[in-house]
Amino acid sequence: MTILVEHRPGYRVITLNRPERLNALTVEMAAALNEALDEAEADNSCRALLLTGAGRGFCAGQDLAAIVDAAPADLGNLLEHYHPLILRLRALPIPIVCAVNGVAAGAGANLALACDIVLAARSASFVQAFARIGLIPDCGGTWFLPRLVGSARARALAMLAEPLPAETAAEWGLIWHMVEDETLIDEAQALTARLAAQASAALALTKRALDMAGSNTLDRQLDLERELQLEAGASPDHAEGVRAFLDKRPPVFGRTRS
Ligand code: LHQ
Repeated sequence: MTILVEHRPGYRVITLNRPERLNALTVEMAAALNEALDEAEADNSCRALLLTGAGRGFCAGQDLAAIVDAAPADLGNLLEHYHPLILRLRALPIPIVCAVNGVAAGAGANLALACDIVLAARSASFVQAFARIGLIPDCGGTWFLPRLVGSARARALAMLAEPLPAETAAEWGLIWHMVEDETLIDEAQALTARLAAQASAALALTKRALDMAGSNTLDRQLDLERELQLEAGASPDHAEGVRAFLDKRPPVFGRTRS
């Protein structure tokens, strides 16, 4: 099994599972990930996802053994398996936490950056490894990096392909938090469970609004916020949130995605 899917109350944990290859990506793994996302979306009781890696690495990017002597067209074909996955992670109406348990290299680094909230273990690192093998950052690297850390740092990360330690990644805003190795999985599960207990429609709409912000003018973004706020405002979770505030009690949101 190239990935493992574990069902928890309100959320699922997806674990990349080729530890002997630092969870390097294959076409089969991408297909399995896509299927896991389809199944999660189809299940209304799944309100959050956690993505992590088995063993000492998170994901070492494309399995290089599969592209030795590959023709340029083969590389393009491979990306037709990976790039839709990146778009799918962004478009999924479910918050996705990524727990980067070890090295995240090449497409593996960018797979992590496509998730909504990224935690990384102190021993983890992020490497835009592409330049080392004469390639350019793909799987959204050239899009995510400048937006997350600014142009100067993005260019150096992409061109030098040096590992960025988790601590610096957090300082630079590439990720949400660095945590100690021993506590990573517990903290990631607690964060995912917390998201799973929140107002699911609002989180899905927030995700959509933030994704549009990169290409919208302020004017258009304000229109979008108004449109999506009407949707959020019509949800029972909104009514419950306001009532709970006024009653000075914690809100109890719906247990299925609306
Ligand atoms: C691996 C891999 C790996 C196979 C470690 N493949 N075996 C997509 C498709 C189309 C076009 C092109 O682009 C892409 C996107 C990409 O992702 S391209 C970038 C691909 N990734 C890389 O270039 C990273 C390659 N790996 C590394 O540089 C190192 O392994 C890192 C820095 C990730 C970790 O270094 P170490 O901690 O020193 O581990 P290691 O190198 O000893 O690796 C452990 C084992 O895993 C080892 O096997 P072995 O049998 O010797 O124990 C490696 O061969 C294997 N492995 N990455 N991508």
